[in-house]
Amino acid sequence: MALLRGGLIGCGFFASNHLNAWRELARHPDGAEIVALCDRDPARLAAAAAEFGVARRYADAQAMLAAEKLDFVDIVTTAPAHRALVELAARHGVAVICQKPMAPDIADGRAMVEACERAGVAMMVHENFRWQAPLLAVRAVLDSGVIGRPFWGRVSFRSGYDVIAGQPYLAEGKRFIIEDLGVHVLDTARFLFGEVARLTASTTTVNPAIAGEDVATMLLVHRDGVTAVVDCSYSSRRARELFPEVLVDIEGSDGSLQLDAGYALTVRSPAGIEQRDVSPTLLPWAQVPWHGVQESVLNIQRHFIDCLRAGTAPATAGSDNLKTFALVEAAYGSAATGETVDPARFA
Ligand code: NAD
Ligand code: 89V
Repeated sequence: MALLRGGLIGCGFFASNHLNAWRELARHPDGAEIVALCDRDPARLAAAAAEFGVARRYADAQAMLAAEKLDFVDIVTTAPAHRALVELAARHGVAVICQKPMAPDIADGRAMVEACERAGVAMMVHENFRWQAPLLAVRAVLDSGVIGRPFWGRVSFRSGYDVIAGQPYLAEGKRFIIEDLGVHVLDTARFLFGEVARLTASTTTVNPAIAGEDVATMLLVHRDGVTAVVDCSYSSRRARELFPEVLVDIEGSDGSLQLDAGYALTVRSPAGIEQRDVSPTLLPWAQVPWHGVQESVLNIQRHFIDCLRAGTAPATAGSDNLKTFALVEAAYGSAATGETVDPARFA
């Protein structure tokens, strides 16, 4: 079986994780390889090409798509460039992976999904948090039914990690934590508890050096009966720094589960209390504390290739991710007005 051929656009801060994962997937006969790289910054392009041994390099994505025979493009630029690049790939009939957040606003996101649907190309948003091993373990407990019917939950990310140091653009936007990190946590809530009927949010800015909000607390009433608190912060000075762990607490009709600090999963069910370490794998190219995120990059890229070969829709297809995007818009809407909102208004 031939490897699928991909072109990666955007060789910045996060792209080395994609490229390391692609390198691993190129070792599998039914995997994929990156045959061309694109970045408008010559130094970043040259550095990534040298590190990952990719000979074909482009300063312009249009030129790359015109010259290369690709099965997919992997877009790892920041959000303002996503729509134009996704539409370009769709015009060339090439499947697309687009990093989160999908776009600066949901109207662009809808246009991107429509362009791919019209062109008949697959589109996946690289929403990788639900592919983290500890969160997959939580989902598996819910699916097993041992805690019964969930009725309450909390999904929490609280950190004082200096994320701005690696991603300085995050300090500049009017929107910060809900758009950049909350999008992962809200998607995790959808992954665990399903769609949302009502959402209420409150936000604040603690760090004076950033333009947007860095603390958000959201109350989600899910259609299937779970009421969940979803909270995130980049201004939490806590005794134990947990970046980038997502903590989860769920109560069900027959038991409960907690994903606690240090990837400790505790499940209480009618059979008793079980405790497990659900730490992510430290892949050879990964670094603590990023390893859980890095493993999820490999997992989601493998999933995309499997779906492309099978002709099935990825779990976080563009159309699915619009539902997470609607939660982001709903959270900003609620925080601005103080009202409880139906995310369907933003979909
Ligand atoms: P970055 O600014 O460090 O890198 C982006 C690169 O894209 C730059 O080198 C820039 O020159 C290039 N670029 C921008 N527009 C281009 C265009 N039109 N054509 C060619 N090159 C172009 O950004 P980053 O921190 O690597 O983030 C990239 C994306 O990844 C963002 O959307 C971010 O939110 C996301 N991200 C996701 C995760 C995750 O866990 N899923 C983690 C970090 C970042
Ligand atoms: O950029 C991001 O997606 C961040 C993180 C650094 C935690 O992955 O949420």
